[in-house]
Amino acid sequence: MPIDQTATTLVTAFDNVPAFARGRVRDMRVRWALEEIGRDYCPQFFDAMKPKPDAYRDWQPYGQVPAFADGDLRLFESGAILLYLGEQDERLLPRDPAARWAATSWLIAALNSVEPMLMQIVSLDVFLAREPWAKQARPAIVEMARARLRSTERALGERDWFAGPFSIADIMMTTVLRNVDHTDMLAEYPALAAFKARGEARPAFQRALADQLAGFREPAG
Ligand SMILES: N[C@@H](CCC(=O)N[C@@H](CS)C(=O)NCC(=O)O)C(=O)O
Repeated sequence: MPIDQTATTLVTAFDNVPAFARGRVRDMRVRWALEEIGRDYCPQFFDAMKPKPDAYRDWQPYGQVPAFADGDLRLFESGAILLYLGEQDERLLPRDPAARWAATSWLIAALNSVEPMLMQIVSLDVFLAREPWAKQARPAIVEMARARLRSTERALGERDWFAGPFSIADIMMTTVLRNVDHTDMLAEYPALAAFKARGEARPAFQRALADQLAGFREPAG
C-alpha cells in the first residue's frame, strides 16, 4: 500500500477542492506513477482555497500541487516529478534510448501541446463561466482543441501506448485528457478515448484515484 505516513517520499496534495476538481488534481499523476512501481509515499495536505505559506512557496514557487520530496531532494512540476521517477524505474521510463526519448517527447507533448488547449476549455467552462464573452469565445477555442486532439489521435495510431511500453508519457497524456471529462469531446476521437480508458482501467490508476478521493476532508456531496 504506497501511502505510508512514515515514508520519506512526500507528495503534496489538497484536502479541500471544489467538486469539479475531485479526482483530477494533478497529484494524481504522481500518485499513479508511485502506485505503478509500488513505492511508498506520504501525502502532505494543503487547502486549495487558502493561501499557501511562504515555506511552501520556497518548495513550489506557485503554491500549487503536486510538489515532491525524496529525503532532502525537493522538486516541483508534475512533469519533472514523473521524469525523476522514470529515471529510477524502467517500468515508468524504458532504458532503450529511442523508447526513452519517445516517452519524454510524449510527456512534454501532453504538457505543452495538448494540456494548454484543453485548459482553455476548462477556463471558459469553469473559471470564467460567468464572463459574458465566455460562450462567444468557446466555439473557436473548441476548434483549436479539436485540431490538437485529431493530431494526437493520428500519432497514436493503432498502438496501445504512446511510446512502446506503458510509461510516464501515458500517465501524463491520460491525466491531461481527463481535463475535459465534463464535455463529450473525446467521443469524436475513439482511439484516444480507448487509450484514456485503458489508462484509467489500470489498477494503479484506480488506487491513486481512490486515495486522492479519500484525502478530501468533506465527502463528495
Ligand atoms: N504545471 C503544474 C501545474 C500544477 C497545478 O495546476 N496544480 C493545481 C491543482 S491541479 C493547483 O495547485 N492549483 C491551485 C493554484 O494554482 O493556486 C504541474 O503540472 O505540476
